[in-house]
Amino acid sequence: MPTADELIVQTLEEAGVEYVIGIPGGGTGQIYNLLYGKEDRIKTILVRHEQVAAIMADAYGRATGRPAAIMGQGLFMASNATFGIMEAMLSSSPMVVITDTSDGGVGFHAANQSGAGEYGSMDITTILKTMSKYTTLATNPKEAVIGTQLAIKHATSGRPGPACVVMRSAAISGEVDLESPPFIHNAAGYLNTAKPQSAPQDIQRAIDILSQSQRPVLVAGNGVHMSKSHQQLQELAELWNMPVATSYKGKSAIAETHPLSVGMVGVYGQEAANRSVGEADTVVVVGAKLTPQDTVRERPSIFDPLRQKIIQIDIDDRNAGWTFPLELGLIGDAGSILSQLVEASQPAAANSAAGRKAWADALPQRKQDNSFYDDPEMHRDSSPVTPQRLVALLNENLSADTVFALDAGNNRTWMAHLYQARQANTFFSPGGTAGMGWGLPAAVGLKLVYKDRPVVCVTGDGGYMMTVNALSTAVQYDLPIICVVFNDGALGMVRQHQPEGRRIASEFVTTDNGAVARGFGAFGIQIGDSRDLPDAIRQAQASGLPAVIDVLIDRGPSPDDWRADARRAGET
Ligand SMILES: Cc1ncc(C[n+]2csc(CCOP(=O)(O)OP(=O)(O)O)c2C)c(N)n1
Ligand SMILES: [Mg+2]
Repeated sequence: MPTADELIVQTLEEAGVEYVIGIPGGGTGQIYNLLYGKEDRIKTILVRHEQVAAIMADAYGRATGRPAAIMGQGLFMASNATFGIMEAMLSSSPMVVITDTSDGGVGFHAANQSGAGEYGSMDITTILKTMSKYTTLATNPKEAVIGTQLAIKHATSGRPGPACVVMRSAAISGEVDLESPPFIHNAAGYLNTAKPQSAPQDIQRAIDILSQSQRPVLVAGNGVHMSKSHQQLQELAELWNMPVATSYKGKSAIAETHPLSVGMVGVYGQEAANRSVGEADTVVVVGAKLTPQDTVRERPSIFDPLRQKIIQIDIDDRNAGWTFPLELGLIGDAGSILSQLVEASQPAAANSAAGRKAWADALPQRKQDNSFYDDPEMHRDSSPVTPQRLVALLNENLSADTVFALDAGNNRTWMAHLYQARQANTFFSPGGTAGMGWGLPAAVGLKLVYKDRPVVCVTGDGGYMMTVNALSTAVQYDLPIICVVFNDGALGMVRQHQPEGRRIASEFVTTDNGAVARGFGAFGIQIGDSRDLPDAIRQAQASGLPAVIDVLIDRGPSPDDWRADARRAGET
């Protein structure tokens, strides 16, 4: 009879799981041992910290739509890895978590009886349940195999997300009786679900609403990235000549250089986007949850269901109509529904074009009036470097197909606000948790997918140091990403909100992050003058190594100068 660990590896192969990322421990060590010699089908990546494994898998899942498995010992998956699992849950990213209870046969002991990683009777199942689509506890070998199959299924079905199988120690190595029910079937058969579409009469209702509208706008979110429907989104926008705003996670759903792009809506968005949405009479939301950050805490001058007809397309029927009441919710895969809308748009779009002409004609002026992706500081060289200038230089010196992983803090607000994406599907961000330390491991995970394109992490010095160990993984697996550190020697976003003379717990000792990188065997350089950045990028790219460009940043400029919900002097 085969053992559960053998069948778990077989399941991963059948389901086409390409990567197992993690740190062996407890019962998972046996499964790792069985992966030996299988590199042509399943590649194993050893990380330095489980958080990095989970973030890499999150980014890989977003880029491919397929889950990577993260695997390691229960206590540490339910603690160290949770940062990435949580973000994957909030960002609808497929991921499979394979772990154990390390109970050593005494799982009935209470948590306070545990010690030294054995008898790990912490309630790992409950911890993971709070942040996953599906978590099952396998108490016997057959459950371990079927649980793994179902975790893969649930990670990718409907709105994707993390799905976990937690196994009792004895379940992993035990024999599986294949002759009695429940039977073990080929795992691939659980994944053959066609993408959900909308009914034709509901598509027609949406077309009717658009036809009557004079000022329609699209708001595209993460769902466009997840369904890889960038082309359909652009086609729909062009057919109706309607502006396209994006949420933060939807950044680069359409190239921000496209004439119909108005940039990102929300707290850190473009004024052109906030005004375009605010003046719209119909808002078509595609795969965006409409978080408080997207809506500037439901500011009625931007989103207002009393003035606007809102159509919301979402894979999750709970999301459609959660934030605002809707004129129409369309439930299904964003790509499928956008294709349906594109197909049903003619002749209605052409026939009603006259009614939308004034709106479309006004768009270029609106962008110009609201300094679209422009700021005077973007054009001024200095030492230390202003964040605005750094963003401008990155845009000038990196190719249009560069893939970005953002982090948290001021650095990401500058990037999200001022970097004008020249190509669709180029921005990835931790928009679920806004957690520091996501960017670098995410870039490493993205490099597994985008092998022939530049992959660049942009992070703060605070976030960089949280997961800096991912550089070691990048060196080990030859994943030459570039990490640009906005080094202001501080938790910049925190510091800027503290009064002068009363700064507390927001400033660091100085660190040369380039030197830190060299210690890992990566390329590393620190620069303090904006004029040195182009050459630093050239050197980083020429090194062929994972690279860190540590940029000393001017602490002066504040995103509050343009932040949509910032409290300004004189305001009460
Ligand atoms: C893991 C984590 N801890 C705390 C926070 C709260 N927080 C948001 S921004 C920020 C400061 C970020 O500092 P840094 O990474 O240096 O970026 P900067 O703002 O300086 O550009 C903090 C502490 C967070 N988002 N994530
Ligand atoms: Mg900082």
